[in-house]
Amino acid sequence: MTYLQKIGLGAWLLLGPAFPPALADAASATRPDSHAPIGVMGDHRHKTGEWMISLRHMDMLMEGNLKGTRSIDDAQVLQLPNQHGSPAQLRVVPQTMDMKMTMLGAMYAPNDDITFLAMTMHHETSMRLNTYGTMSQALLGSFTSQSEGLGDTTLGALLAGGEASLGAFTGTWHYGLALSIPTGSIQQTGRVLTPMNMQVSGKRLPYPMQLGSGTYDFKPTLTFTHGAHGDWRYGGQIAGVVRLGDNSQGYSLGDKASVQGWVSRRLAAFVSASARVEASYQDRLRGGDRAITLPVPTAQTDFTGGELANLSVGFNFVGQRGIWAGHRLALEWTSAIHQKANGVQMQHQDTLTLGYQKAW
Ligand SMILES: [Cu+2]
Repeated sequence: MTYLQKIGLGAWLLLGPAFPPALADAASATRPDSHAPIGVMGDHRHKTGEWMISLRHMDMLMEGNLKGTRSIDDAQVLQLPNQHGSPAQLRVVPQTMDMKMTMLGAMYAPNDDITFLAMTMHHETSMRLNTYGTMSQALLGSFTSQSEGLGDTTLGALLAGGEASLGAFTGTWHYGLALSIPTGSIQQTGRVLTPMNMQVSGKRLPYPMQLGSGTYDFKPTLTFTHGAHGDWRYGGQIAGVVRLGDNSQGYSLGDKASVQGWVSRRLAAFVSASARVEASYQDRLRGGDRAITLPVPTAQTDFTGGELANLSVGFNFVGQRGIWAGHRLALEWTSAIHQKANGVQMQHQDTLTLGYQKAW
């Protein structure tokens, strides 16, 4: 286990018994703020016999490159050594990346203490890159690589933790135990413009363009939800992603830990507004895929992982009567406020998340 895995497991084991199981009171289903902002996963549980379906769409944009926390231009990227040896220096520089994820989820609670969840996703990713010549700094041209298809699938359960109060913060805890199953392809290929000024097709695309992790991933969460206090509500979550072994191509993406908190305010019976802050840390990728050899930062195994912090604002809507009763719509806009990349990586910009949920 890496130190990150040990810390995560330790925190989970230590915090768990501190809050004895009790029948948690699931908040009223018709309050818009009884669900966290739409970007939070596994934030709420359901009552005995309840089902829920959800559909989320995320559109994430990245633009430009960072070395550590500093923006760098193409000319600076071209001076960096290429891990794959030939050519000696990086020759292809990502410009923009657009990741669209559509997530279909279901929840079911056989009793008040456990809610099962399942989620699968579809990815549509495109990246525009510039290719420079081997002998000079001359720009040969731009190309766009794309990948699309089924992503990974998550199965898990949310378990009642109990009631807890920290001063004025009275609410309930629950734990999440989930397993991500590698249903997403990690062998996506595309056409690239090489530094020899040749269009080559069938080339294995760099790590961020692949559709899944390729590994079974353990995803524990610990979530605190503040009981409704007038029109205000707070919540927080600690989450981890632990890769269980290496994938079929000989690598595993870095383990990840994140912490986030949100506050929401009900503006009317059917709508609440929220603000959310999230900070995460991800380890470097371990191992490597021998078929991913392009002289581009996204194909360098050391140029993975780092720190990321986001600030989000959002709205939750829930229909109160008639045909709209119980139908939820939500949107959230997320902006990167801090990023510290290992090596050179694309710079996170904004993400828009839209969601629909219905329980019965
Ligand atoms: Cu639900």
